[in-house]
Amino acid sequence: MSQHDAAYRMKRDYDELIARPWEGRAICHIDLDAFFAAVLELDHPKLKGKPVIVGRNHERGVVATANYEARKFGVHSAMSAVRAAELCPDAIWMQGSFDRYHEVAAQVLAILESYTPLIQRTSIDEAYFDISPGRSKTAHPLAISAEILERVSLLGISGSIGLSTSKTVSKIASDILKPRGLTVVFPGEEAAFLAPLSIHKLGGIGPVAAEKLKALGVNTLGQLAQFTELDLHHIFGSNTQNFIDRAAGRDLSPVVIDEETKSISNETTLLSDISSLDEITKELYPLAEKVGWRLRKAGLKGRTLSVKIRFSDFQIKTISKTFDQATDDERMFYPLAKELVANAGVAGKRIRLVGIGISNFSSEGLEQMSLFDLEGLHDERPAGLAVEKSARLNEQIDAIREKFGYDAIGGLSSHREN
Ligand code: TTP
Ligand code: MG
Repeated sequence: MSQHDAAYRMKRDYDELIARPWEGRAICHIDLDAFFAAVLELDHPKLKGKPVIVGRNHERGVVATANYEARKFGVHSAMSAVRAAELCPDAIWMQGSFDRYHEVAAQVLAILESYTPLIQRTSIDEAYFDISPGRSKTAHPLAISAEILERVSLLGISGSIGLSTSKTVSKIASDILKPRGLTVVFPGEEAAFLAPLSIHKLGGIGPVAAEKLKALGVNTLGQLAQFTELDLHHIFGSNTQNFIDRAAGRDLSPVVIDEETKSISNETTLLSDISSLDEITKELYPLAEKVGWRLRKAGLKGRTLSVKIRFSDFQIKTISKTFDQATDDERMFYPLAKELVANAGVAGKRIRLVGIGISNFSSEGLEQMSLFDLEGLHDERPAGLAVEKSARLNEQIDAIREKFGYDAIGGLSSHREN
């Protein structure tokens, strides 16, 4: 296996490190490499070795990500499509499917779950997980980390891991040697590892705080760690001690099993901004329909509905509601989504992305539901629509989709707006 094909690369010698026992907590941060582009390369092998940009190459487009070939030209996430096309005119532009990204991310999650239940996903391709010796596995955390990267590479993509005693240090470490990087910071080495790094590496330091720190001559985390709370209170307020502690590698925050791990969602970026309630709910329906279909395929029912809205200034608003009974039926949860949006005060603002998700899966979700809680329902909800009747209709639609493909059917719902 050549260095290029290896599942991971390390700056330090594996054999030497694995001989050192690990004392105390072992927290990893994994971040998949050029994730959306990697999934596209996996599904379209002809892309391998060519510069690939994920996004729409049009005037309003933004780069979601670029593979490492395209990054050599300076292309990166969040850059305007116009600029990216200038830098890398030969790039292949693709969009891919969120469902497919979620599918591959779920395969990675399944690998992590075989080592520990203590997993905190923080984005589609990132998670913290706790593999402290004795907690769930006794193996050396470095051996587990290496094995995870091997198994991820067998999926046909790759990832990078930071391993240390804390979330703060591991998050920074996972980024150090991307792609396919495995960076280990042993217990006791945290402060020395962080000391030479730029303050920009520490999560939560925005451009304003960074400017103020630089004015004080603080450029590295080692310098930041030397300050007292009183010195920096005017910059970080009540969070000052937390920033100083984290800059010194002191972070005891635990891995918190997240809700996100257990959700099925779907979102879309709009070709042009929308702002009326009608437009928002019209965009939401096909997304809700797909979420319903995916829930039923997975045999899941959930009690919490979330609607995500991203405004043209990239601010995100998420609104959610938890109901008494779990559902997998968009005819039940879509009207609630409409109600959430109507009450969220978002209409009139420029919106560029909408999304919908169901989480909080119920173990009783697999049992047959009686009637959906129809009390207090908004007028627009399908009055008196029996859950069982709707479920039977779903079965028929799902069967057709299973046979002829998802797009074989569209807009069958009685309350899809036109
Ligand atoms: P990242 O982990 O930030 O980026 P990445 O995985 O593409 O590359 P890296 O090797 O540096 O980790 O984000 C994960 C995915 O999220 C990314 O593949 C595409 C998506 N994404 C966007 O759609 N828009 C964005 O602005 C960013 C940062 C990511
Ligand atoms: Mg990534």
